[in-house]
Amino acid sequence: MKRRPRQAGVALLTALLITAVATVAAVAMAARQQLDIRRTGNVLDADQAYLFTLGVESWAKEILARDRRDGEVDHPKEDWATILPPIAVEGAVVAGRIEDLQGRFNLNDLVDAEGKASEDDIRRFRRLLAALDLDEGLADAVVDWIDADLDPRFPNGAEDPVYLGMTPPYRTANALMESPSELLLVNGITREVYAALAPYVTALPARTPLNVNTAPVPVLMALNEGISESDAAQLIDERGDKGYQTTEEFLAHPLLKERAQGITNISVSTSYFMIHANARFERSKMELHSLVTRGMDARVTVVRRFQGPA
Ligand SMILES: [Ca+2]
Ligand SMILES: [Ca+2]
Repeated sequence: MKRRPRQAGVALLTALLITAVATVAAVAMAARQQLDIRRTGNVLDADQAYLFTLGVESWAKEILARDRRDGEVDHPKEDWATILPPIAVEGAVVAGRIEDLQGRFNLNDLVDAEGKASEDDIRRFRRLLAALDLDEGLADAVVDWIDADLDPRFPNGAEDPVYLGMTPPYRTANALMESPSELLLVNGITREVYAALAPYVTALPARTPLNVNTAPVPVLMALNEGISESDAAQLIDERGDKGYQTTEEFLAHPLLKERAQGITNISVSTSYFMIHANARFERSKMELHSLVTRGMDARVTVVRRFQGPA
C-alpha cells in the first residue's frame, strides 16, 4: 500500500513516456510518409534521368560507328569530336560529348601482357611527368602498383610494405588499373599531382597505341627526348583539317626525323573512347561516363560505365 503512490508515479511517467513516444512516432511517421512520397518521386526522376543518359550513350555509339564506316583515321575535326550542347528533349535537358582516350597516356601500358614492367613505356611516362613539371621518380611507384611482382623498383618504388605501414593499411593492386583515379592510392601521388596528371592519362583494359592526331602537347612531348613544347604545338597545328593519314606521315615530319627511330606504339586511329553524357529531369541530375571500344567492323561495345562527376 505504501508503494502505491510511487507506483502511481511510475504509471504516470510511463503514460507520459508512451504519449511522448507515440507523438514522436506519429511525427516521424508523418515525416517519413512525406519523405517516401518525395523519395519515390526522386527515384523515378533519377531513373528517368539515367535512361536519358543511356539515350545520349546510344546516340554517341551510333556516331562512332558511322565514323568508322567513313574511314580509319581519327582526328579532332571529325563529327564525333563535336560537343553536343544541352538540348531539351521530352521534358529533360541532355548533353554529351565523346572523348578519344587514346590521345592520353595509357597507364596500363606500363606493364606488358605478363605484368612485367615495360621499359619503353616507362620512359615515355617519365617524360610525360617531366613535361608536366612533376617528379619523374613517381613513375617507379606507379609501375610497382600495376606490375605483378612484389619487388620495389629502384629508387622510388613502393610495394606492400610501404602501403601496409599506412593508416589505414592497404596493399598494392599488382594488376591493371580499372580507373586512373587509382593513382590517388599510389605512394607520392598527392591530390595536386593527380589533378595535374589526370587530363593526360587513362587506364584502358588492354595495351593501346597512342593516337598522334588527338594527343595534346605534353603527351606528344613524351614521345621522345628533345620534343619541345613548341615542337609539339607545331605538330598539332600541322594536323590540319584531316589529321595525319598514317604514322609514317607523322614520323616523316621534319621536326621528328632524327627522333622518329625511338617513337613506337603510335597510331592515327582509335578504338577506345569515353562517352560523357548528362541529363537533368525534374529534380534529378545524372552524369554517365561510358568507356566504349570500337572494332574495325564499326561495332561499338560498352566496357564499363561510371556514374557521377568525371
Ligand atoms: Ca574517324
Ligand atoms: Ca607490384
